[in-house]
Amino acid sequence: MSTEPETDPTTITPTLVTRPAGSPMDELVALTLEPGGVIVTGWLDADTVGRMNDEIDRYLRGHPDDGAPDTGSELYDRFLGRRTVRLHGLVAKLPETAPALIADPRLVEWATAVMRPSCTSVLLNAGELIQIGPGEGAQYRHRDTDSWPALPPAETPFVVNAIVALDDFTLDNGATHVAPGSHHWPVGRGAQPNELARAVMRAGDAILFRGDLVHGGGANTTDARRRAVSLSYCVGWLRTVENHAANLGLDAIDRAPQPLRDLLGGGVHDASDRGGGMLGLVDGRRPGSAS
Ligand SMILES: O=C(O)CCC(=O)C(=O)O
Ligand SMILES: [Fe+2]
Repeated sequence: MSTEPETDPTTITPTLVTRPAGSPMDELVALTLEPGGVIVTGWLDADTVGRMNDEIDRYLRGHPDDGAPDTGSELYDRFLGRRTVRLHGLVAKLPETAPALIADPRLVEWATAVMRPSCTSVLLNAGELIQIGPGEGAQYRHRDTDSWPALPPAETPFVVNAIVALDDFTLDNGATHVAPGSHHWPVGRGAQPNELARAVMRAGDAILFRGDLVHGGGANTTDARRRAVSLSYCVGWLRTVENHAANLGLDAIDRAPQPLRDLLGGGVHDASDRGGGMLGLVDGRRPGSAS
């Protein structure tokens, strides 16, 4: 009789596929579609991470009361996290670093390629600082597509998300829980503990995943923050979670360089060559075009 301890299948947790920055885009797109997500190491270099953290620190020092959830819904505030700082409108709040992060050509190419079957252009759904504070509990596991409960399941997602780590993500400070393959699960099916991988990452790494994958922020049992920026992009015909026009103002969106302007909703979604319509017109013209 073997003295080896028997492997308990309930303790075997999945791992996340990892690729280095600079990997071929079609590989990152394929891994996003199946098994649903990929960690990219070295997505941002140390200098960029440092500049982002400095700018965020400066902003938070000047606005110490910003970022607490106050949506008017007790349930939704709990989902966002009472010990978590969340900021939208990053283009205005972090003007030195956020525009390049959000309009990173690699992210725009990736998001556009993953969602191409369902749209002709993509929007920034939300660009969000998510800083999980000490004592925060694990976030309710969800799909980001839950934001639109009437959306039907689809082969390719209507939302994708890139969570860029600005601190090391550890098992103790809130590394994101992710259930690979869960985009195939029926709506409402929860994840068992042994179905959840953890996005343990170094600062500067990113996890790219489809928005219909079951996931959630982890509990932070340390005495330090876990800081990330979540960059979520959606098909160009969905109402975005973040209200860019209210956060930034229409003029600022209009003045933004491309592709940022279109990502923030300053362009149109043109499905006319697919037999569809054009969304976002102003008196029958594309916004910003001469009248
Ligand atoms: O902060 C994280 O790790 C995940 C957060 C998240 O999934 C969300 O807020 O939708
Ligand atoms: Fe999420």
